[in-house]
Formats: sequence, C-alpha cells, structure tokens
Amino acid sequence: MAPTILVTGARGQIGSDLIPALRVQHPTTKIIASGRRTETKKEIELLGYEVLDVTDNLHLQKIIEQYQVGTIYHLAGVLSAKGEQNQKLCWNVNVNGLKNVLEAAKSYRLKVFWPSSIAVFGANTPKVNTPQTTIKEPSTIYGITKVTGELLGQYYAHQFGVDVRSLRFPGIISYSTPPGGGTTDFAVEIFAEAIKKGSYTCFVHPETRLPMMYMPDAIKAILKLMQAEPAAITVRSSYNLAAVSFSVAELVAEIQKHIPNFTCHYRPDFRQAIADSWPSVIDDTQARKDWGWQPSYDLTAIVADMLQHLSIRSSELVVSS
Ligand code: AKB
Repeated sequence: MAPTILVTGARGQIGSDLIPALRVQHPTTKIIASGRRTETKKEIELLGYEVLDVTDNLHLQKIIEQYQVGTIYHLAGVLSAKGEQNQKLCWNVNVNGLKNVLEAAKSYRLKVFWPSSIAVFGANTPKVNTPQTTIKEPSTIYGITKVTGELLGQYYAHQFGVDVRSLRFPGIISYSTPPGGGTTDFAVEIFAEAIKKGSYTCFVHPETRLPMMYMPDAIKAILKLMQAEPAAITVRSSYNLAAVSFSVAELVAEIQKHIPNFTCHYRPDFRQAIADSWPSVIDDTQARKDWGWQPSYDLTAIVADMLQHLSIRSSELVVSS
C-alpha cells in the first residue's frame, strides 16, 4: 500500500475540497484528515480524522510514525484578517507549525505541499503583472509569516533535499465551507448573502481589484503541482498562481445578471488597507512553463457555478427545515 497522506487543517476552506479530490486521485491510499477541532465519533471514522495541533511537534511526529505518512498537505494556518487580530497565534501556527512539518519532512523523507499567498507582496511590489521574483515587503503579520515560510521551504529544499512545493494563492472562492478570516472573504460571503437577503454590505470599496480563483482551479493546481516531476519544479519558495482579477463592482454586476435586484453597500474597515497593499494582477508565467498551469474558470463561470450550487443548497435547507 502507498504511504499514507496526512492533511493538516483538513476542515478549512481548501482541505474540505482537497480531501475528496485526493480520495479520487489516490483510491487505494490511506488519507488522514487532521485539525485542531474534535469531531464526532462518526465523522472521525468516516474521515479517518485525528485531532492534531501542528504546533505540537511530538504529536505530529507520533502521527507520522503511526500511519507511516509519506506526503503531507499542510493546510493549517491563520489567514490575514484573523492574523491581524491575533498576531501571536498567526506566527505560532503559520511559522512554527510549518517549521515542525519541514523538520519532520527532513527526518522522515516526506513530500510536502503548503499554501503561500499573494499576501507575501506589499505596497512596494508592482501591482499589475506582479512578477514571480520581486519585492516582498508585506504589511501584515500573515504576509510576514508567508514570506518566512517561503524562505524556510526553499532552505529545506536546497540544504536537505526536502521535496517541498508551494503556491501563492489569490483569494479562493468556494461554496463548501464558510470563509475563515481572510481579507478576500467578501468574495465568498457576497454569494450567500445575495441568495439569502438580496443584499450585502462589503468591507472593501467597490473599486478594490484583487486576484481571485475558483476552488476547482485551486484544487487542480495543487494536484498538478504535486504530480509534476521533481526536476520540473524550479521554484521551491512558492509559485505565483493566477486565474482572474476583478473589482467588487464587477463581481456585483455579474451577480446582478442572475439576481437583478441584488444590491451591495460599502462599509470599508481595517481590511481595506490590507487589500490595498496586495497586487491586483499576478504574472504566473513560471507555473505555466514548469508544470503546465492553466486555469479553467473566468468570472462569468465562477458566478454562475457558485449561485447554482448555493441555490441548490438553500432550497434543500428549506425543504428539510
Ligand atoms: C486572505 O485573504 O487572507 C487569503 C489570502 C489571499 O491569502 N484568502
């Protein structure tokens, strides 16, 4: 049997969609989902779930040995907005957690995937067509932890031959889980509110333009990157990754094509400054060249698919309540 796959932060936004995709791709491989939350006995059996706090190094090692783990998808992390509200937690989980995973990868010869972010960039970075290699002076603690993580990953790859791979994700739009404390959460919340209430109050202004991606593209990118031959991976810090860029006003207009009475109000808060410090369009030429990255969903396709899935879900809720 192939070595076990361990997923940390499995109940988060990416993990909730990645685990089913991994099960399809590796039908005979044991997949252990893990996270800090305790789950019901049924869920533990169903998911193959372990309670694991990635900052607990000894427990992480115990699980790796117990299940003979060969690959870790290390998704546990604190996002940008939540990170500003709890900097200590953000540093501890994002940096010390990743360091524990990389140390384990070195000792047990594990393959590692972990997500970085466009938050590694800051106000001094070129905002449009942000290159793979450029100024990285983030203004958030989250961005600082991601720059640190990228440098750590690159160091472990070069010094110890650890097969670590990473992507700089833009905002990810998905319907499986509620958003989890990021600055790009508005691009997820807006859909549920449009369906439920016909209106949304957005915490960034309408001209805010950020790089975004639909979850199926994010999952495709992770699977493709992890399948690539090691020699093809020329970037061991983290790859720029792009799909679409749009302003909030453009997103609202697209939703209004499906829900004509939908209205959006604007009440910018502290997340506006974070959004303003990030690029608006990313250049992902290196990812396309090295391992054939190509996104599938544009804004029109994302909005149509999101509304369809969330409408089905809300009609199911009405029927079952
Ligand atoms: C966030 O908004 O914090 C994340 C990210 C872009 O890394 N979605």
